[in-house]
Amino acid sequence: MQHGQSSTRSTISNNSCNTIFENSLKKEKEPDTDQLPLIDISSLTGVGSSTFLEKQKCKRQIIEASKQWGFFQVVNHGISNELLKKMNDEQMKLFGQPYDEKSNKKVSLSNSFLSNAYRSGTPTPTNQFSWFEAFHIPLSDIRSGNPQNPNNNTLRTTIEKFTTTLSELALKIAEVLAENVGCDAKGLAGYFAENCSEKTCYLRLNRYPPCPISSDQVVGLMPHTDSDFLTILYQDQVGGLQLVKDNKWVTVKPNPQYLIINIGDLFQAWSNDLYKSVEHRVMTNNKFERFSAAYLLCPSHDTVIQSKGGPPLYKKFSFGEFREQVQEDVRKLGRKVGLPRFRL
Ligand SMILES: O=C(O)CCC(=O)C(=O)O
Repeated sequence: MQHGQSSTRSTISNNSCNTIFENSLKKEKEPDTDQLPLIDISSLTGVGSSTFLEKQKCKRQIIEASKQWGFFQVVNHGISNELLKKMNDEQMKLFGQPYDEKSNKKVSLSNSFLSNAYRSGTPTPTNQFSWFEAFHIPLSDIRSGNPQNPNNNTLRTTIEKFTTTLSELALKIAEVLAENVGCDAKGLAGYFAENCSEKTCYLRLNRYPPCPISSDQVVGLMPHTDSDFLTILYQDQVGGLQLVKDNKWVTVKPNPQYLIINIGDLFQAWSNDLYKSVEHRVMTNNKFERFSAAYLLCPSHDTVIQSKGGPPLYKKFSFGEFREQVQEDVRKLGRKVGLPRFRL
């Protein structure tokens, strides 16, 4: 499968991608930054006790970070360190299988929920290449693994626990963001739970192998925005994730106890550009392999996205139309155009 074709995330336009990439090269020598907002969300997740005022403060921090950065990190997110470690271990075992096993249908013999889930590289015509491999797993497929097969059980049960908690967290954060753009709590109750189900949400397990090639043309993952409401990312200690802030690439200092949240295209359109769906990419590492897991909160295809708050900047569109447009652009132009296609 081509990166950006049937996936909900896709590469951004070649021109903007190249400009950003070239700009970033000039700035590559700048030190890593640790400025990405870090938010204690215990008042949302119920980890420990918290007051009404603490909850209000936490909501304000989420909203502010989504407006200013489109990205933030969270602690006290409700996923134990043991589960995060287990997820990482299972991911290493999965990617550690021989290429023929993990990449072709053979894997379906032992892991039917992983059949057709494997992706690698960037076959789309662009002048950059992505150095990664990934499993793209619709949540509804997770339960369809062969229960008879003991090899697949720990992987599947770990993924199930991991995604169950991430789904709950994603809904809580989505509701905070939606409430702030004029959706009353009554209108909201159930909106995300109804429209973003396990049939429509995904888990992506990513591996970035050590990359011996030192070239501007090779990155771990090309600059892109996510075609979803929001993404929750778990990354290991290796690092390499960068995002655009004030027209510069900013490196996210890794901390495997944090989760990273980023706003996707749908929330940007829904909030009339209040929240930012920002470009991000992954740099290669010549010594260490890197693992990450991304949970994508996506709605069903018939969910309508309508800008709220002020004169709409985007025409109304369904998620199905958005995805079709992305896929058509990738097919015809070799790149995602994304939200500009729907701007009024
Ligand atoms: O691996 C990462 O840090 C980023 C992954 C990502 O952007 C994605 O899966 O869309």
